[in-house]
Amino acid sequence: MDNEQFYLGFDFSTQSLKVVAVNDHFDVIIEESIKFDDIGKYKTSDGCHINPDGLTVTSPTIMWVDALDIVLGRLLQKGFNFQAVKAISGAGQQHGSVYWKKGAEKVLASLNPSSTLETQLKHCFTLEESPIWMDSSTKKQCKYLEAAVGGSQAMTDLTGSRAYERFTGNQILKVIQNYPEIYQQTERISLVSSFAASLLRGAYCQIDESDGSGMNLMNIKLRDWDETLAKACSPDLQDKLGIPVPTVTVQGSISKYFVERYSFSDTCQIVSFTGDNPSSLAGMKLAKGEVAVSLGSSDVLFLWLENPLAKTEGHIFVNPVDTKAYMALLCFKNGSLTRAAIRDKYAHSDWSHFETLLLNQPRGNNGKIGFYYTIAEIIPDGVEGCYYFDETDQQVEDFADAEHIRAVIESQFLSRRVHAEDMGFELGKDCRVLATGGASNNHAILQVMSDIFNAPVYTQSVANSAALGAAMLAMHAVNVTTDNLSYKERVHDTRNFELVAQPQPDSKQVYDVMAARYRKLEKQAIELHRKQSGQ
Ligand code: ADP
Ligand code: XUL
Repeated sequence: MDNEQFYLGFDFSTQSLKVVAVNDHFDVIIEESIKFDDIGKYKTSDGCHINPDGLTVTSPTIMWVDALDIVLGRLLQKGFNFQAVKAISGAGQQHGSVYWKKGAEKVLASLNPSSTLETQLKHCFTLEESPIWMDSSTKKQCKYLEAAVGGSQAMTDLTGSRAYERFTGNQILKVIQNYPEIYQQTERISLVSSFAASLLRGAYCQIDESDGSGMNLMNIKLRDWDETLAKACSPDLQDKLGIPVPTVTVQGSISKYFVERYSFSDTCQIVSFTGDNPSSLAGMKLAKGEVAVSLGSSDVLFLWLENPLAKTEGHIFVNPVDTKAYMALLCFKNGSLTRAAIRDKYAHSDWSHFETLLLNQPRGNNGKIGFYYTIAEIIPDGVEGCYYFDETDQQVEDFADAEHIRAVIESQFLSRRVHAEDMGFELGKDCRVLATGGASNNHAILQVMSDIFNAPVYTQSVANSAALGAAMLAMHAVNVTTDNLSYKERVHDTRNFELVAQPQPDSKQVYDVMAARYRKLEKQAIELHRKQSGQ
């Protein structure tokens, strides 16, 4: 077809670079990827280098540059029609940072299409190894920046998260403190997302507000750098960061390098790249009132929020598809691995027996509530161990097998509910839950989730939601100025949500009471853990 138009979405994730192309109907036309470890020469393991200290984790910046030519080369070999690409966006692992050497933008703007990006850009970075999200070496900087704004809660109120070691501001401060000459030679600092966009643009692209929310540097209400935090790092940091822009922003046309080397059209537009989590929210087509619950090894909640309440245990980002709204990210370590451990102990290591026990036990578990932190939890921070309470809130030694099964699932989803509510999520008639990940195959678990949230639960098969979300954001950004459609209006009809569970009529009555008890007993579980561990 002559007038076919495509949109490309990249995902610069921790272990690989993926790309998908969609057409105007969001059908996936082609996909390609490269695993970083397979590029051999960078000697990465799962895409990164872990320092012997175990805390410092980095990836070679030039490896990401190399990977871009490799995946585009693969698309070329497959005969992909680059001419038809109208716009490109992308996702990047959040928090990672790239340090461009003075003069690098000139090199970016004048790349020779007959040579590779890697050859031409390898001397353009002052730090050859980019700190990434797995790094936890900046405790000192976290303390310093929190103190600069008045403590943990003040940092959370301002930036949406307390100071986290992986968050970019703390990483940048470490570079400033440990390698002042490197900082001095740096003309621009990008996130992985804005760095990747800059490669395609042939000029520095601005950081988008959603990924910028993962830096501990941005005031998420004003959607701009916070003077105090930026200055606490360095008086000239803001000059090196540029200006944050909404995610749905066209940053400019594609660089000549890609036009000449791959036959992209010179009118192809580069749209802001964003973080992988915000991009996934767009890829899952999440809307107001909805929560996505990913039931993988850990459980991760993405909440669409209108009026967020900043809590030190979660993250609030500016929403990528609606700058007046927010998204929250809540990560619970005790997810599927814990469910599987309890299954092994009390349900003969068998999911179908687990489902039978779960469904046969009454809603509300006759008042029994258990806490199952088989590994140290993130929310609540650091709590570990198993604690059981009867219907009168008295601690007990043990439960019957079926009570354990019901208790582990009820307490996990009561926890997801109360912590979501604590961040400002409102359960109500518009509330919908979208379940993804391994345990979303388990209908009995989804029924309990539906009852506890008192909301319908849906599933949807979306592979590569971050890359797909990026392609959809690219399409949205280049069309919104002419057709004025909101993101929701643009994508809503293409949602293939499948209704898999509806709340039982008595669920509100049962679980409102239980949620109130859960809040109280969770405090007791934390206290019991504190006493046991001698803290
Ligand atoms: P990740 O992406 O974190 O590796 P997945 O989303 O692939 O995780 O989910 C894997 C998890 O799904 C496993 O830990 C497993 O316990 C869980 N799982 C798989 N099938 C079921 C099931 N039928 N019921 C409950 N949990 C399941
Ligand atoms: C989010 C986080 C990770 C990275 C890598 O805060 O650190 O999810 O985005 O995927």
